[in-house]
Amino acid sequence: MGTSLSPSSSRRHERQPNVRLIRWAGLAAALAILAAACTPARADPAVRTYSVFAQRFRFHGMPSRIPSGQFQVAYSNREAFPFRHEMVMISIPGGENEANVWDDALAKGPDSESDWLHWGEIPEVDTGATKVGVFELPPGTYALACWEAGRPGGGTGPVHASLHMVYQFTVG
Ligand SMILES: [Cu+2]
Repeated sequence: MGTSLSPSSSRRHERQPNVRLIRWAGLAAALAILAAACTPARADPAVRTYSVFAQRFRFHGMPSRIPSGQFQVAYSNREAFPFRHEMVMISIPGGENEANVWDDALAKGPDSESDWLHWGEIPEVDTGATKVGVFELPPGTYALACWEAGRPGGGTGPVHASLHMVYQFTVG
């Protein structure tokens, strides 16, 4: 056993530079991940992309019918004043339409958001900003909707879905 001590300790000495290299590699990897996390989301040019924007409490730019499968939405807020919207992707069940979302939002306010099946969302998009979201939808009827409740000029008011900030479209 005594003989194994000296080779092991000399091996430890040999390894020290390697350990340092591994630490640097780990740090570099961590920094790369951090840099990626801090980079604003950009649309992948290889994926079908729709440019949608919010203006005057309406969604603009989304086609009324799209093919099923994966796609991106680059969502911009183009209000003329500092304001916050979101874009929630929901299913519209058979026999219902966007007017049911308006009515539900009017009746139940923020609680109405969980009444609809969610397929993802692009949250908290302030005036001037663009965020990208990736979605994958099977054929069906869907809507973009906003449950933010900010009021122009400040404070909170009715959720925007109750003001008809809902856009229905068909997939497939
Ligand atoms: Cu909104």
